[in-house]
Amino acid sequence: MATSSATIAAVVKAVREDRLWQRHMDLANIGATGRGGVNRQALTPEDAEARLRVLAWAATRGFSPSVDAIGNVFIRRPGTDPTASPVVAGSHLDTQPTGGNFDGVYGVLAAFEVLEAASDAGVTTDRPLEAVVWTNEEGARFQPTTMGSAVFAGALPLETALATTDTAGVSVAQALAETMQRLAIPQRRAFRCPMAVYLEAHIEQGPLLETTHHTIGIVSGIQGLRWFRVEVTGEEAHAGTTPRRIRKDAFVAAVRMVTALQELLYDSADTVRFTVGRFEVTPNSPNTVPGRVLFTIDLRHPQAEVLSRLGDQIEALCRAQAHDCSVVVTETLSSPPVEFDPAIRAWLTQSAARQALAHMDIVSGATHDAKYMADLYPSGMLFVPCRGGISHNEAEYAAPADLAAGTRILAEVMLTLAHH
Ligand code: HGY
Ligand code: MN
Ligand code: MN
Repeated sequence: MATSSATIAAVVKAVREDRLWQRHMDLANIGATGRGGVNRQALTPEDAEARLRVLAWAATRGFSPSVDAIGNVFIRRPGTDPTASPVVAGSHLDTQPTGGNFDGVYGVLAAFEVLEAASDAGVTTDRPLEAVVWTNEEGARFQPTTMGSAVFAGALPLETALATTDTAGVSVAQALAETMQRLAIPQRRAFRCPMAVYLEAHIEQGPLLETTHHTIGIVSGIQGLRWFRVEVTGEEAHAGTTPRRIRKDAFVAAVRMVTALQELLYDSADTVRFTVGRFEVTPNSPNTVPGRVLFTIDLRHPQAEVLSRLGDQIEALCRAQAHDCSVVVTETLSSPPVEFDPAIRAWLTQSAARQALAHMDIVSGATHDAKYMADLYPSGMLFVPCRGGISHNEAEYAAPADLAAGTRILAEVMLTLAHH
């Protein structure tokens, strides 16, 4: 039975800006860096603490939690038909090492706020409503990014994810076991559980909405990205006694590679996104010629053809610059551009218009867990502005009114689709 417009309006009205903001501030304290941001990397005690905080709020509402084998947490508000596929919304709680308080957190708390508003409005829905917390979206501690949703979708084998280690040699399996022990909630037996629709609210992480004075971004899709690990091996030697002509200096070779990559990937239209975010020199001592360098490549573009044409040149280019060193180039993620379901985009657009919110279509420069859901279910995303477009930065900020506005759109679309 279709959800009546009065029911939907009641839930939209029950969304509370103050409660939503306070929840953000509560979670901002977990892993706070003391400089305004947060360091709550995947499967750390802080990540578990944030999950436990949301689960405690869920318990006061009688919502039922469950977790899958890679640690994705699902919080369900029952519907009248327990066999019906749920309407799901969510994002992630893990952050970058110097992250902000809204990236990912907003999507989890907006989804949770919709479940709470439905309860406050005393509304029953045919379908269950679910809020999901994906494991390790950021890929900062354990690569690749969007690990939990990739395993859920079958794009990354669970065993591969579990074997991944961080720079301290701790595996996902070890860190996950500690997290699961603390969560102590029922475990789901399968991945790719049925969903009627998947929605994700997120800050834009770019300047477009703010500079063009739009409150809502209707996300048309996510640009493609490719990640590479480049390991350069030379020979450690004494900085004072070893002449240049016999050195195998891994640092000098790596710098040649990055310089050549910058020339290859330079784009006067400024559409290509090329980042070397990690650059580790070993043994990292002032008077030893570096024997090893590890650096990462994050390459993005909205067109699949450009991404493959440029990305496919990376390995040969690094080899050509290795000279007397050796190099191993490993592609750790290949994620083509994705488009969201036009019907879901239409629902989001109609809701923004009905709620008289300035809105525009926008392509996501950042990747999100919704990318993997788009391959499996009718999926969509909405953005709200963040100040100066700043993200992956402790100064990240979003206005309470914008967070609430996006949540009201999420509420309207979730409740509209929560019927048979
Ligand atoms: O890298 C990304 O785009 C996401 O923020 N993890
Ligand atoms: Mn995010
Ligand atoms: Mn992020």
